[in-house]
Amino acid sequence: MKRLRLCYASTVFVAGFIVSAAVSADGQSAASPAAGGATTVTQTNETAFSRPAANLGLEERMDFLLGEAIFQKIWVPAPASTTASDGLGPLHNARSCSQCHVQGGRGHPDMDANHQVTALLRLSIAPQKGRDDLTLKHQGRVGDPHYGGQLQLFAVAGAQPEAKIRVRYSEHPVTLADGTELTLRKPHIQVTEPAYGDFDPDLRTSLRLAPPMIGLGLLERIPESRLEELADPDDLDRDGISGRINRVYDQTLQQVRPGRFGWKAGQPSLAQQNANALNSDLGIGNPIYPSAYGDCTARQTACLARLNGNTEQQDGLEASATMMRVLEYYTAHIAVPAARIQHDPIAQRGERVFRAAGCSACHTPTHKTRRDNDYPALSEQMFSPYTDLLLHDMGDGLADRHTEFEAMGREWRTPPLWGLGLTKRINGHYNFLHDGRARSLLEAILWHGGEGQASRDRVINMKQTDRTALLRFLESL
Ligand code: HEC
Ligand code: HEC
Ligand SMILES: [Ca+2]
Ligand SMILES: [Ca+2]
Repeated sequence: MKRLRLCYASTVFVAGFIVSAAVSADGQSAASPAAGGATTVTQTNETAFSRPAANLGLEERMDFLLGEAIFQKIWVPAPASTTASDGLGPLHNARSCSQCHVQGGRGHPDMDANHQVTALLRLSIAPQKGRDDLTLKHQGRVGDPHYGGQLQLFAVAGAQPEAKIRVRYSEHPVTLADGTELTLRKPHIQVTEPAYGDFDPDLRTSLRLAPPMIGLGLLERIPESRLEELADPDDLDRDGISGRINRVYDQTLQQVRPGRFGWKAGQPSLAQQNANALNSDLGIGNPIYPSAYGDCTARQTACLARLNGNTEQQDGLEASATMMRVLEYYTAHIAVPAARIQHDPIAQRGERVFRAAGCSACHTPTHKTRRDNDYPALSEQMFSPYTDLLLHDMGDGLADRHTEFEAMGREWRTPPLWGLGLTKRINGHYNFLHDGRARSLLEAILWHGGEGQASRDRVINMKQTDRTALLRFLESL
């Protein structure tokens, strides 16, 4: 035990050096904390989004590896001789978590050569007062009566996949003040070959990329009081930026809590987010979402007639409480790679441009986690994710008609910006925003509307050297 402690202390000490000396907007030198506090790692290769937090001890690393094995586990249809891994589907989007969260990184909107997807399509319909009140309270939205809350593109033998998706793009030219021309693309989703009858005529869809997995345990431990402090729902300080906490239902505590995870902050905790992914994306029943049939609806009788993978060893479910705890430990402790700004004066200038353009009004640079005796590696860490975890009205351009708890169609959660510059190295592409429409960081910025419009306009009108510095700063994160 003593050895472990020593080891823990020395890694903290080493990580303490990974501090990026940045210069703040008022020209004074201010050191921002390391991206992930003492969890920060220095790797920049394709493993950079799947390392254990740097300050985990030896024994804790073993727990991390156990969780990683579940994240990478390839589930098989039931029945199978390996009862710990069976129960896939019947309807599903993938066979493992890591199939979408490739190397802990970001998905893209297109099917790859093997017809695998790293994104998913959420489904909802307009709720009806009275009829849907309880569903809205617990799930935050109402799924399609036939197809449920998510479209599954795959099914086990004997059941039909729900449908196919095609994404077409329309082009939208933009000219910057200095004459630079760019074309943005906007996705239009077509759902074809529906296998279980007609969709609701007012079906609402929301295409979502798998987000990167780094630093999630730190985000989970930003105190609720801090989020309250940052929120300004009525824009009382009149800076044009409001920001609201999504209030979502916690299935375990059976109470409403701030949403933190997902592109519309629809999930309150990693435990619930993971359980929801297991159930809807893979079709695995678990303590929080016990149905072995995942997102199958009562009208999908062929799906409900398949065998399930419930076993006694798994508490009568397809995935046991122990499995969920280990998975939660893993998703909480993935390290954040260090920002690479120290020796890059252009990136340092870019950080000033970032603040001057108002980006940090939503992409809040720094937070401190609450005290947590259960997860000491994540306790009281100063870290720099560049998010406020709040919902913002981002305008019509980015809007879908899909609501989640209090998040409206135009509202999105500010995503963290850490790790942004490593996207290509880890996932081989540069697709940003919730549906991957942006093919570069500049395109992502140019889509900002609504509360983000003023920032976007500053970027359109800035000198090219400033814009280059801004992009270099984002690349260094
Ligand atoms: C079909 C692709 C896919 C699979 C498979 C998948 N995910 Fe995800 N994951 C996503 C998408 C898309 C989101 C964003 C969801 C949203 O916006 O609500 C997400 C979000 C998350 C988040 C929240 C990240 C954040 O920044 O808010 C966590 C944690 C997560 N997934 C864990 C898992 C786990 C654990 C598994 C396996 C049980 C899994 N995922 C399987 C696509 C997938
Ligand atoms: C009003 C709040 C707000 C402001 C101001 C703002 N952003 Fe954002 N930003 C968001 C939200 C919300 C999203 C997610 C939108 C989506 O996915 O549809 C986002 C997405 C991004 C992304 C893509 C991230 C990803 O993971 O795909 C980048 C890059 C980005 N912003 C950079 C900037 C920069 C640079 C500025 C300043 C010029 C800025 N933002 C100003 C709220 C804001
Ligand atoms: Ca199942
Ligand atoms: Ca479905």
